[in-house]
Amino acid sequence: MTTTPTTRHDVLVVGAGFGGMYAVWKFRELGYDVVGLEAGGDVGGVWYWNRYPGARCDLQSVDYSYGFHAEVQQEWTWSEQFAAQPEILAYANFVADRLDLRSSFRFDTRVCGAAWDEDDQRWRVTTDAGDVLEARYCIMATGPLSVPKDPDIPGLDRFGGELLRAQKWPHHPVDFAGKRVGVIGTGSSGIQIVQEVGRSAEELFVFQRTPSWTLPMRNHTLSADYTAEMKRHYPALRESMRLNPTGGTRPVTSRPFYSLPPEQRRSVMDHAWEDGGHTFLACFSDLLTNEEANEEVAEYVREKIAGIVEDPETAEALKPRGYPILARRVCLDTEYYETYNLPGVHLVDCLKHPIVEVTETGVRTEDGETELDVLILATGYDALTGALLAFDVTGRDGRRLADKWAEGPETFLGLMVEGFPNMFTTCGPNGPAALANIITISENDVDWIAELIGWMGQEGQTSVEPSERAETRWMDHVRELAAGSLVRKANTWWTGANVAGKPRGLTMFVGGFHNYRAACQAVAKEQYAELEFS
Ligand code: N01
Repeated sequence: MTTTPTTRHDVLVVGAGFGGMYAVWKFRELGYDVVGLEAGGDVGGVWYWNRYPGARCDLQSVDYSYGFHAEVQQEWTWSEQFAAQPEILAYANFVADRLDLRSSFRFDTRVCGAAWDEDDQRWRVTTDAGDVLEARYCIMATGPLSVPKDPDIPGLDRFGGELLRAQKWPHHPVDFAGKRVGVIGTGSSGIQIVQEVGRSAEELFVFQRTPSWTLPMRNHTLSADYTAEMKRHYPALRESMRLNPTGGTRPVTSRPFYSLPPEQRRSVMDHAWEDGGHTFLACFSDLLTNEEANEEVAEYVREKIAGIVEDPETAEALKPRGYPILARRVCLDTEYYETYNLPGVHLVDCLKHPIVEVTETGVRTEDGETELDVLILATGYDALTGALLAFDVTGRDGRRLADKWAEGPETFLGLMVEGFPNMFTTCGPNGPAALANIITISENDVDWIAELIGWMGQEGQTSVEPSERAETRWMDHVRELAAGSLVRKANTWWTGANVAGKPRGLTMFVGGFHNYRAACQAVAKEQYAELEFS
């Protein structure tokens, strides 16, 4: 490792996903000296790493794209309603080329530590490439889903076949033809892998512990006429996204489930099922607050599973039970359930027969061993806080972020942390990340941070952090909303339940993106009265 001389900047951005790319562009445009650091070899964040077969975004491509640059959005054309990973990565590359973002990033560079120097009023950041960088402001655009989590199954390192991870997929093509393949995990990643690999492998064994809810995506290509229309209306579409609880163009409804008689409720769901999961998610307004309504919709989906999957035992095992629909990320799939009707695809019910170990030749459950050539892990992430706690972050008076968050993350607006001056997070814990469109959130967050820093410049302030009172107020609000939501009732990465030893609790703002944005704007409008400056 060679050591390069310490460099000094105005703004340091960690991460070259969509949040970090925008932050670099924004601060550069505003005339700051900005540098970005990225562990991966190029831009794209999760879309750089997640190259597994079938990887696709379940937000519409018109939503899952930047709105900050009128020309960029006119120049790029999406081919499908829901874009696949290669197209999303191509889009990230297009933006990086078009706006010359790479010249401001150092790639293949992982941050090892970040410490606030009170005397100098700057962050000092070290990297595994031997860099030391100092910056007045540090923006952690590290992403809520960037630290893969292996399952706690003994013997993983013993497996003699090919071991692949969804979240760190190899850059070369993987051929499954003639192979016996196993997949552990049936969240969004596992479901996408199963529906793809089930059609190319000789045999596929799906090791499912908790069944997820998944709805038909009904993806389609976008016509030239529609694309032209969309481009004509981009400004209005973007504005409507900012006012939408999902931060996208997904329809929302204020209609509670029991406001309609049973046959009409059924007809609404039938229509939405045919239209695609995107519409289905917007059928009723109270599915996360009314447990009885939630169960009726859940039962409707279970009936659909039974109608598609031919083997009754497999169908039964695929039906999620014991937690509300929408309390775990609902996936949008393409013939996922139909995959189980293929002769070579087998569901291994790990609730009945838990995995005991990975052996040299396969996976052993309490029911016996399945021999495999390839084992794919789709076992999720140490989400929301994982990336920020993966290196040492030391704030004012030597306070460590890991200590501050020992009982769970506390933030102000998911953007700042008391005791950690001039450090910002985009899509951070206690913001709406995961429950709303991450690109809309990122644009909101970066704009808010830039406005605050600009204001500080005018006011002659060099450091800022939220007061304890401000942070407590926000956290109380986040917790109060969470207490009224059924989302807390499932064991998921949303509630920290997927990582052993992680503090449990819903650390997301469930009040909708539009309300989150309004809360951010109110703080700016009040001239940051809740923040402390020096
Ligand atoms: O991860 P997950 P993911 N033995 O945590 C199982 C986004 N995303 O990568 O629930 C057996 O959801 C675990 O089982 P259980 C999206 O926000 C979006 O799939 O712990 N199984 C679960 O089934 C999503 O929510 C898109 O019982 C074990 C699975 O692994 C987020 O990323 C696509 C196990 C992990 O599921 C994460 O999704 C992909 C064990 N020991 C991802 N340990 C789209 O936009 C874990 N599991 C479409």
